[in-house]
Amino acid sequence: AGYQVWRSWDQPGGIRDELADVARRNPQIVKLVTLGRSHQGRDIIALKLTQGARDVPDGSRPAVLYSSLQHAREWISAEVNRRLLRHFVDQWRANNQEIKDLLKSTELWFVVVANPDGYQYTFDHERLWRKNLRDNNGDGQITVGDGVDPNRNFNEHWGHDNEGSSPIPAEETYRGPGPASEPETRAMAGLIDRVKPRFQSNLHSYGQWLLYPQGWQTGTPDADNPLYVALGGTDAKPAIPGFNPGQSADTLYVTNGETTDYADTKAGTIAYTPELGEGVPGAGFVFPDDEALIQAEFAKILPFHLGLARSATNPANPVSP
Ligand code: 0X9
Ligand code: ZN
Repeated sequence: AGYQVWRSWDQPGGIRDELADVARRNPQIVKLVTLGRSHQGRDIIALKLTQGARDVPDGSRPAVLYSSLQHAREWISAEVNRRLLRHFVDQWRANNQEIKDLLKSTELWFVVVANPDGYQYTFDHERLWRKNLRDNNGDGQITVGDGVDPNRNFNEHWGHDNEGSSPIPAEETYRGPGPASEPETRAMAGLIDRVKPRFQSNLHSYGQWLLYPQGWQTGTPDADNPLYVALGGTDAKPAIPGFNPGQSADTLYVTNGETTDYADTKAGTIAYTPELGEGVPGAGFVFPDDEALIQAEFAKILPFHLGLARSATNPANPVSP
Protein backbone atom coordinates (compact mmCIF):
# COMPACT_ATOMS: atom_id res chain seq x y z
CA ALA A 1 0.00 0.00 0.00
CA GLY A 2 2.44 2.61 -1.19
CA TYR A 3 5.32 1.50 1.00
CA GLN A 4 8.68 1.93 -0.68
CA VAL A 5 10.91 0.00 1.68
CA TRP A 6 8.86 -2.52 3.63
CA ARG A 7 7.84 -5.87 2.23
CA SER A 8 5.17 -8.17 3.59
CA TRP A 9 5.46 -11.90 4.21
CA ASP A 10 3.13 -13.17 1.49
CA GLN A 11 3.90 -10.85 -1.43
CA PRO A 12 6.08 -12.08 -4.29
CA GLY A 13 9.63 -11.06 -3.41
CA GLY A 14 8.51 -10.55 0.20
CA ILE A 15 10.38 -11.72 3.24
CA ARG A 16 9.27 -15.36 2.96
CA ASP A 17 10.64 -15.48 -0.61
CA GLU A 18 13.80 -13.70 0.45
CA LEU A 19 14.56 -16.28 3.15
CA ALA A 20 13.99 -19.13 0.69
CA ASP A 21 16.26 -17.40 -1.86
CA VAL A 22 19.08 -16.85 0.60
CA ALA A 23 18.95 -20.55 1.49
CA ARG A 24 18.74 -21.71 -2.14
CA ARG A 25 21.67 -19.55 -3.27
CA ASN A 26 24.00 -20.38 -0.38
CA PRO A 27 23.67 -24.13 0.21
CA GLN A 28 27.18 -24.40 1.71
CA ILE A 29 26.35 -22.18 4.64
CA VAL A 30 22.57 -21.88 4.91
CA LYS A 31 19.88 -24.36 5.87
CA LEU A 32 16.20 -23.43 5.98
CA VAL A 33 14.30 -25.08 8.82
CA THR A 34 10.54 -24.88 9.14
CA LEU A 35 9.88 -24.64 12.86
CA GLY A 36 6.11 -24.80 12.73
CA ARG A 37 2.96 -23.38 11.21
CA SER A 38 0.92 -20.40 12.32
CA HIS A 39 -2.84 -20.45 12.96
CA GLN A 40 -3.42 -19.35 9.36
CA GLY A 41 -1.00 -21.93 7.98
CA ARG A 42 2.06 -19.79 7.31
CA ASP A 43 5.44 -21.44 7.82
CA ILE A 44 7.48 -20.20 10.76
CA ILE A 45 10.94 -20.21 9.25
CA ALA A 46 14.44 -20.26 10.70
CA LEU A 47 17.68 -20.06 8.76
CA LYS A 48 20.78 -21.71 10.18
CA LEU A 49 24.10 -20.20 9.08
CA THR A 50 27.19 -22.31 9.57
CA GLN A 51 29.84 -23.92 7.37
CA GLY A 52 28.32 -27.12 5.97
CA ALA A 53 24.92 -26.14 7.35
CA ARG A 54 23.15 -29.06 5.74
CA ASP A 55 25.69 -31.69 6.85
CA VAL A 56 26.34 -30.86 10.49
CA PRO A 57 23.54 -31.61 12.98
CA ASP A 58 21.64 -28.65 14.40
CA GLY A 59 23.04 -27.57 17.72
CA SER A 60 26.40 -29.29 17.26
CA ARG A 61 28.25 -25.95 17.42
CA PRO A 62 27.82 -23.08 19.88
CA ALA A 63 24.70 -21.28 18.72
CA VAL A 64 23.45 -17.69 18.65
CA LEU A 65 19.77 -16.92 18.01
CA TYR A 66 18.72 -13.66 16.37
CA SER A 67 14.93 -13.33 16.48
CA SER A 68 12.56 -10.53 15.52
CA LEU A 69 9.00 -9.57 14.74
CA GLN A 70 7.14 -11.29 17.53
CA HIS A 71 5.01 -8.16 17.67
CA ALA A 72 3.36 -7.59 14.33
CA ARG A 73 3.72 -3.81 14.12
CA GLU A 74 7.43 -3.68 15.02
CA TRP A 75 8.61 -3.74 11.43
CA ILE A 76 12.02 -2.23 12.13
CA SER A 77 12.97 -5.36 14.09
CA ALA A 78 12.65 -7.57 11.01
CA GLU A 79 14.41 -5.00 8.83
CA VAL A 80 17.54 -4.85 10.95
CA ASN A 81 17.54 -8.63 11.43
CA ARG A 82 17.35 -9.39 7.70
CA ARG A 83 20.19 -6.93 7.16
CA LEU A 84 22.21 -8.74 9.82
CA LEU A 85 21.58 -12.05 8.06
CA ARG A 86 22.63 -10.48 4.78
CA HIS A 87 25.75 -9.02 6.36
CA PHE A 88 27.01 -12.45 7.40
CA VAL A 89 26.15 -14.04 4.05
CA ASP A 90 27.71 -11.22 2.02
CA GLN A 91 30.88 -11.15 4.10
CA TRP A 92 31.28 -14.92 3.77
CA ARG A 93 30.78 -14.65 0.01
CA ALA A 94 33.35 -11.84 -0.09
CA ASN A 95 35.87 -14.15 1.58
CA ASN A 96 36.07 -12.20 4.80
CA GLN A 97 38.40 -14.52 6.71
CA GLU A 98 37.05 -13.68 10.14
CA ILE A 99 33.49 -14.49 9.10
CA LYS A 100 34.61 -17.67 7.33
CA ASP A 101 36.34 -18.84 10.49
CA LEU A 102 33.37 -17.81 12.60
CA LEU A 103 31.00 -19.92 10.53
CA LYS A 104 33.27 -22.94 10.97
CA SER A 105 32.98 -22.78 14.73
CA THR A 106 29.57 -21.25 15.40
CA GLU A 107 26.00 -21.60 14.19
CA LEU A 108 23.88 -18.51 13.76
CA TRP A 109 20.10 -18.92 13.80
CA PHE A 110 17.77 -16.31 12.34
CA VAL A 111 14.04 -16.16 12.93
CA VAL A 112 13.32 -12.95 11.06
CA VAL A 113 9.53 -13.05 11.29
CA ALA A 114 8.48 -14.93 14.42
CA ASN A 115 4.81 -13.95 13.92
CA PRO A 116 4.12 -14.14 10.17
CA ASP A 117 0.30 -14.02 10.51
CA GLY A 118 0.38 -10.86 12.55
CA TYR A 119 3.00 -9.30 10.28
CA GLN A 120 0.91 -9.92 7.18
CA TYR A 121 -2.15 -8.52 8.96
CA THR A 122 -0.35 -5.20 9.51
CA PHE A 123 -0.02 -4.84 5.73
CA ASP A 124 -3.52 -5.98 4.80
CA HIS A 125 -5.71 -4.66 7.64
CA GLU A 126 -4.28 -2.87 10.66
CA ARG A 127 -0.81 -1.29 10.77
CA LEU A 128 -0.76 -1.25 14.58
CA TRP A 129 -1.69 -4.89 15.21
CA ARG A 130 0.53 -6.42 17.93
CA LYS A 131 -0.49 -10.01 18.63
CA ASN A 132 -0.74 -13.22 16.61
CA LEU A 133 -3.96 -14.22 14.84
CA ARG A 134 -5.59 -16.69 17.24
CA ASP A 135 -9.33 -16.42 16.73
CA ASN A 136 -10.10 -15.89 20.40
CA ASN A 137 -13.88 -16.00 20.14
CA GLY A 138 -13.95 -18.63 17.41
CA ASP A 139 -16.25 -16.63 15.15
CA GLY A 140 -14.17 -17.47 12.09
CA GLN A 141 -12.90 -13.94 11.57
CA ILE A 142 -10.07 -11.84 12.93
CA THR A 143 -11.31 -8.66 14.55
CA VAL A 144 -10.33 -6.34 17.37
CA GLY A 145 -9.93 -8.47 20.48
CA ASP A 146 -8.43 -11.51 18.77
CA GLY A 147 -4.84 -12.70 19.14
CA VAL A 148 -2.37 -13.77 21.79
CA ASP A 149 0.75 -11.80 22.73
CA PRO A 150 3.63 -14.02 21.58
CA ASN A 151 5.89 -12.48 24.23
CA ARG A 152 3.61 -13.53 27.12
CA ASN A 153 2.89 -17.12 26.11
CA PHE A 154 6.14 -18.92 27.02
CA ASN A 155 6.24 -21.61 29.66
CA GLU A 156 8.27 -19.62 32.17
CA HIS A 157 6.38 -18.03 35.07
CA TRP A 158 3.42 -17.97 32.65
CA GLY A 159 0.73 -15.72 34.15
CA HIS A 160 2.69 -15.35 37.38
CA ASP A 161 0.70 -13.42 40.01
CA ASN A 162 -1.46 -12.14 37.16
CA GLU A 163 0.90 -9.16 36.87
CA GLY A 164 2.68 -8.45 33.59
CA SER A 165 0.29 -10.25 31.27
CA SER A 166 -3.48 -10.38 30.88
CA PRO A 167 -5.99 -13.24 31.15
CA ILE A 168 -8.45 -11.17 29.08
CA PRO A 169 -8.44 -12.16 25.39
CA ALA A 170 -9.15 -8.67 24.10
CA GLU A 171 -6.14 -7.12 25.79
CA GLU A 172 -2.84 -6.44 24.05
CA THR A 173 -0.87 -8.56 26.51
CA TYR A 174 -3.25 -11.55 26.49
CA ARG A 175 -1.14 -14.53 27.50
CA GLY A 176 -3.27 -17.17 25.78
CA PRO A 177 -5.31 -20.07 27.15
CA GLY A 178 -2.25 -21.90 28.45
CA PRO A 179 1.54 -21.85 28.44
CA ALA A 180 2.93 -22.42 24.93
CA SER A 181 -0.61 -22.63 23.54
CA GLU A 182 0.52 -20.79 20.39
CA PRO A 183 2.31 -22.25 17.37
CA GLU A 184 4.69 -19.26 17.28
CA THR A 185 5.71 -19.96 20.88
CA ARG A 186 6.23 -23.68 20.29
CA ALA A 187 8.32 -22.91 17.20
CA MET A 188 10.69 -20.57 19.06
CA ALA A 189 10.75 -22.55 22.32
CA GLY A 190 11.37 -25.77 20.39
CA LEU A 191 14.39 -24.21 18.69
CA ILE A 192 15.73 -22.88 22.00
CA ASP A 193 15.28 -26.31 23.63
CA ARG A 194 17.02 -28.02 20.72
CA VAL A 195 20.09 -25.83 20.13
CA LYS A 196 20.41 -24.19 23.55
CA PRO A 197 21.79 -20.90 22.23
CA ARG A 198 24.64 -19.33 24.18
CA PHE A 199 23.17 -15.95 23.24
CA GLN A 200 19.89 -14.60 21.95
CA SER A 201 18.88 -11.19 20.68
CA ASN A 202 15.09 -10.94 20.54
CA LEU A 203 14.57 -7.69 18.66
CA HIS A 204 11.58 -5.46 19.45
CA SER A 205 10.68 -1.78 19.23
CA TYR A 206 10.57 0.87 20.48
CA GLY A 207 12.42 2.71 23.23
CA GLN A 208 16.20 2.33 22.83
CA TRP A 209 16.73 -0.14 25.64
CA LEU A 210 18.87 -3.24 25.93
CA LEU A 211 16.82 -5.38 28.30
CA TYR A 212 17.66 -8.67 29.95
CA PRO A 213 16.05 -11.14 32.38
CA GLN A 214 14.36 -11.54 34.59
CA GLY A 215 11.17 -9.89 33.36
CA TRP A 216 8.86 -11.62 35.80
CA GLN A 217 10.19 -10.02 38.96
CA THR A 218 11.88 -6.80 39.91
CA GLY A 219 15.09 -6.70 41.82
CA THR A 220 16.84 -9.63 40.17
CA PRO A 221 20.44 -8.57 40.66
CA ASP A 222 22.09 -7.14 37.56
CA ALA A 223 25.05 -9.33 38.25
CA ASP A 224 22.85 -12.44 38.35
CA ASN A 225 25.03 -13.44 35.45
CA PRO A 226 27.90 -10.96 35.01
CA LEU A 227 27.89 -11.67 31.28
CA TYR A 228 24.78 -9.48 30.86
CA VAL A 229 26.77 -6.45 31.91
CA ALA A 230 30.03 -7.59 30.30
CA LEU A 231 28.31 -7.80 26.90
CA GLY A 232 25.53 -5.25 27.22
CA GLY A 233 27.62 -2.55 28.83
CA THR A 234 26.49 0.11 31.27
CA ASP A 235 24.48 3.32 31.02
CA ALA A 236 27.79 5.18 30.77
CA LYS A 237 29.05 2.88 28.01
CA PRO A 238 26.20 0.88 26.41
CA ALA A 239 27.06 -1.82 23.85
CA ILE A 240 24.49 -0.27 21.50
CA PRO A 241 24.94 3.51 21.35
CA GLY A 242 22.07 5.25 23.15
CA PHE A 243 20.46 1.99 24.32
CA ASN A 244 20.56 1.88 28.10
CA PRO A 245 21.08 -1.66 29.33
CA GLY A 246 19.18 -3.01 32.30
CA GLN A 247 17.15 -5.73 33.93
CA SER A 248 13.83 -5.66 32.10
CA ALA A 249 11.36 -5.71 35.01
CA ASP A 250 13.17 -2.83 36.71
CA THR A 251 13.97 -0.84 33.59
CA LEU A 252 10.66 -1.10 31.73
CA TYR A 253 7.90 -3.16 33.37
CA VAL A 254 7.11 -6.62 34.66
CA THR A 255 6.19 -9.32 32.15
CA ASN A 256 5.73 -13.04 32.41
CA GLY A 257 5.78 -15.92 29.98
CA GLU A 258 8.43 -13.88 28.17
CA THR A 259 10.83 -15.23 25.56
CA THR A 260 14.15 -14.21 27.09
CA ASP A 261 13.14 -15.34 30.59
CA TYR A 262 12.40 -18.72 29.01
CA ALA A 263 15.72 -18.92 27.15
CA ASP A 264 17.70 -17.77 30.17
CA THR A 265 16.03 -20.11 32.63
CA LYS A 266 15.46 -23.19 30.50
CA ALA A 267 18.52 -23.14 28.23
CA GLY A 268 21.05 -21.00 30.11
CA THR A 269 21.00 -18.51 27.24
CA ILE A 270 22.31 -14.99 27.75
CA ALA A 271 19.23 -13.44 26.17
CA TYR A 272 18.63 -9.76 25.43
CA THR A 273 15.62 -7.82 24.23
CA PRO A 274 16.88 -4.78 22.32
CA GLU A 275 14.12 -2.21 21.99
CA LEU A 276 15.04 -0.40 18.80
CA GLY A 277 14.55 3.28 18.16
CA GLU A 278 11.75 5.15 16.41
CA GLY A 279 13.84 6.55 13.56
CA VAL A 280 12.47 10.03 14.26
CA PRO A 281 11.06 11.27 17.56
CA GLY A 282 7.35 10.58 17.85
CA ALA A 283 7.18 7.88 15.17
CA GLY A 284 6.58 5.18 17.79
CA PHE A 285 5.94 1.79 16.22
CA VAL A 286 5.63 3.33 12.76
CA PHE A 287 9.31 3.63 11.88
CA PRO A 288 9.68 5.97 8.89
CA ASP A 289 9.57 4.51 5.40
CA ASP A 290 13.14 5.65 4.79
CA GLU A 291 15.99 3.38 3.80
CA ALA A 292 18.66 5.72 5.19
CA LEU A 293 17.07 5.71 8.65
CA ILE A 294 16.75 1.92 8.61
CA GLN A 295 20.42 1.61 7.62
CA ALA A 296 21.39 3.93 10.45
CA GLU A 297 19.46 1.79 12.95
CA PHE A 298 21.15 -1.32 11.58
CA ALA A 299 24.60 0.27 11.76
CA LYS A 300 23.97 1.07 15.42
CA ILE A 301 23.09 -2.50 16.43
CA LEU A 302 25.64 -4.31 14.23
CA PRO A 303 28.72 -4.21 16.54
CA PHE A 304 26.80 -5.62 19.52
CA HIS A 305 25.32 -8.40 17.39
CA LEU A 306 28.71 -9.24 15.90
CA GLY A 307 30.00 -9.36 19.46
CA LEU A 308 27.46 -12.05 20.36
CA ALA A 309 28.58 -14.16 17.40
CA ARG A 310 32.25 -13.65 18.23
CA SER A 311 31.70 -14.59 21.86
CA ALA A 312 29.79 -17.83 21.36
CA THR A 313 32.78 -20.15 21.34
CA ASN A 314 34.22 -18.57 24.45
CA PRO A 315 31.48 -16.85 26.43
CA ALA A 316 33.72 -16.46 29.44
CA ASN A 317 35.71 -13.94 27.39
CA PRO A 318 33.00 -11.85 25.81
CA VAL A 319 33.70 -9.57 22.86
CA SER A 320 31.82 -6.36 23.54
CA PRO A 321 32.02 -3.34 21.22
O1 0X9 B 1 6.28 -5.89 26.28
C1 0X9 B 1 7.09 -6.50 25.58
O2 0X9 B 1 6.93 -7.65 25.19
C2 0X9 B 1 8.37 -5.76 25.15
N1 0X9 B 1 8.09 -4.40 24.82
S1 0X9 B 1 7.22 -4.04 23.45
O3 0X9 B 1 6.95 -2.60 23.45
N2 0X9 B 1 8.13 -4.35 22.18
O4 0X9 B 1 6.03 -4.83 23.42
C3 0X9 B 1 9.34 -5.74 26.31
C4 0X9 B 1 9.72 -7.03 26.89
C5 0X9 B 1 10.85 -6.87 27.86
N3 0X9 B 1 10.62 -7.46 29.12
C6 0X9 B 1 10.19 -6.76 30.22
N4 0X9 B 1 9.98 -5.51 30.21
N5 0X9 B 1 10.01 -7.45 31.35
ZN1 ZN C 1 7.56 -5.92 20.99
